[in-house]
Amino acid sequence: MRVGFVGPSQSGKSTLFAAVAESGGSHVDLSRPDQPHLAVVKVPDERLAWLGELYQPKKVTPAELELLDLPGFDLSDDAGRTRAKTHWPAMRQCDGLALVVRAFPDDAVAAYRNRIDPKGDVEELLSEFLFADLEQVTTRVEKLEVSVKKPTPKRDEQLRELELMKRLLDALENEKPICDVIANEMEDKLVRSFGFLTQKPALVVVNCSEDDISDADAESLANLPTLKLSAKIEEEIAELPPEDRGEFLRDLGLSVAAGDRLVRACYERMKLISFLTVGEDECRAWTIPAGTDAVTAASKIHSDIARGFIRAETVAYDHFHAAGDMKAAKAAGHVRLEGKTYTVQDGDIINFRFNV
Ligand SMILES: Nc1nc2c(ncn2[C@@H]2O[C@H](COP(=O)(O)OP(=O)(O)OP(=O)(O)O)[C@@H](O)[C@H]2O)c(=O)[nH]1
Ligand SMILES: [Mg+2]
Repeated sequence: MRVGFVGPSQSGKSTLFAAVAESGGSHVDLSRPDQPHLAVVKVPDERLAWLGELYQPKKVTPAELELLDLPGFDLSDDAGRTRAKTHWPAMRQCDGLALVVRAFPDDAVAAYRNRIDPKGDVEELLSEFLFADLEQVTTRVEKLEVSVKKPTPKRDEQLRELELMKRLLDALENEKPICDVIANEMEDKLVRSFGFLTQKPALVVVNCSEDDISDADAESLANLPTLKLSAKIEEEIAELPPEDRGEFLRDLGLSVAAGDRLVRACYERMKLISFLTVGEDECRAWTIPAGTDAVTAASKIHSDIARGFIRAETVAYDHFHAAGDMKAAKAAGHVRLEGKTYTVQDGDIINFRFNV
């Protein structure tokens, strides 16, 4: 799953991107600021850390997320908007978007549109996304209107799509995002390949000044989940050895690094959850979309496990943690045997029984 960092130019996207990637130990090369940068980051998970302590396995494998840092957009003139458009295809391939806007004052960094206006920047981005989708939907409607006139075997399907596209067109013309219109799985399937920008789960990151940070929830911008952080501080954290980070955060009055909060928030915004597997060899978090059934979850590990699925031996992490270990959790009656259609919950510790 991939999250795109997007925003007006010079808002701190690359600084934040590099800090998040490097605090997890990956190195990133930012020598080409006009190019997108990609990194894989670990999704912080206290539950997995605790299980690792308990089992002392050879390997602890966290869930991962891809971050794509895109060059900043300058939407203030035609040349800039044309340049921004070249990045729409990369954004359409993202599963979620983090809109990074600037709130930090710094005379040494030119401010986009000569103003510091996080709310205005978010609104401008969202309306540009609306335009991008409108253009795509308009083209598609025009094309479908021609093709449905021909009596081909695909005509019924095309008529269904046309009806949906017209509804999307109507919504976009009224400044409503596509995520508000798509009502069910079937409609989602019809439009998924377009990667509409206003359909993507999005959140806002307000890059504020160093003395404005806190753990508290930020005021929401444009009705989107909003995080306030300082990319500069995250950069400093990433440069510290991991064992010194806790004290640094405490001195700032924070409980966790904002980068960790951000990765977690992206994960949750995309409606992703983790189930966990434990053992002497490996403790691991596996990413699945919320609502996934047990047999599909099993196929994440191996297709054989799904094919030969017998039962999912399942215990909720909180019960396991309270009991202390697997034996105690079993004795307390918290370990259940679930079938193929069981909806896996976030934090379920699962041992798949299978036979091939
Ligand atoms: N004071 C301050 N400066 C920052 C902060 N974040 C980034 N900067 C500075 O702002 C400038 C732009 O930062 P980048 O991270 O390159 O911003 P960007 O959004 O990736 O820029 P583009 O990709 O060109 O749009 C750099 O000089 C950074 O050092 C911050 O939180 N505080
Ligand atoms: Mg950049």
